[in-house]
Formats: sequence, structure tokens, C-alpha cells
Amino acid sequence: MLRLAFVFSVCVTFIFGYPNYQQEIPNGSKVPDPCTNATEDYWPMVGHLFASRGEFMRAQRTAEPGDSAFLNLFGKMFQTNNRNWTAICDMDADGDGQTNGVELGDPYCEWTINAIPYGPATGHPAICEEEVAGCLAGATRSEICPA
Ligand SMILES: [Ca+2]
Repeated sequence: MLRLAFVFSVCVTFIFGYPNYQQEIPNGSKVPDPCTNATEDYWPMVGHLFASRGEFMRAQRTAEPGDSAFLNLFGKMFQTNNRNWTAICDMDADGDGQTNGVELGDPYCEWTINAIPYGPATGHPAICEEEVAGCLAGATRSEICPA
């Protein structure tokens, strides 16, 4: 019975774990999807290469072991810094010249969990909306957005 409860909790964590990450960054559930440019079209899995859970799950089925998270540059930065928003707010994951804080609506890096962000998210922290010179490899719209 104890084993069954453990398996259940692991499954629940796996299925529902990612939305919890949204709560650990400002505007985590309302990051604009730069691939569609549609108003109120969001990229809920901000730290991953795929916007939707469906795309993510499909990719995981064919992933090599150790490559199943499909983290983008922001996700890797978030993970490397122990999911600490304050530590990465002033950084620029995609290299577009806008800090993560500016893109996620916390330009002064004052946001804390459960607080209302300073403003709305204006961009995706791992995808260069404008492909400027500083964009890092793996951060441009053409590299990440499905054709
Ligand atoms: Ca940026």
C-alpha cells in the first residue's frame, strides 16, 4: 500500500509539477508565445522548448535518457540557479539585451512568490522576439518556433 501511495505521488508530481514552476517566476502563466503573436496566446512551459504539454509529451516518448527535460536557455538558467528567481532576474537568458526581469514584468527585480508583478510579461525570456546580434544560439525564433 505504501508503495502504491509513493507511485501515485510521483505520478501526480510528474503530471502537475510544471505548473508549480509557473508560480516561482513573475507572470509564469502569462508569458507571450512569440511563435504565434496572438494576443493572450501564452507559452505555459516557459523553461522548455515546447509551448504545450502535448508537444512536450510527444517529444519525451522519443527522447534519449538524460535529454527528456527539453529545457531552453531560460530553463537551464533557472535550474542551475536552484529555481531562484532573484538570482536570475537580472540575467539575460536569450541574449536579446532584455533582462529576464524586464521580459517577465519584474524590471526592478523586486517580485517575490505570490506577489503581484510590477507589470505584464512583455516577452519570452528564452526566445529572441527580434533576432538581434546578441541572440544566443538556441534562442532565436526560427530555431525554436515550429515552421
Ligand atoms: Ca532576454
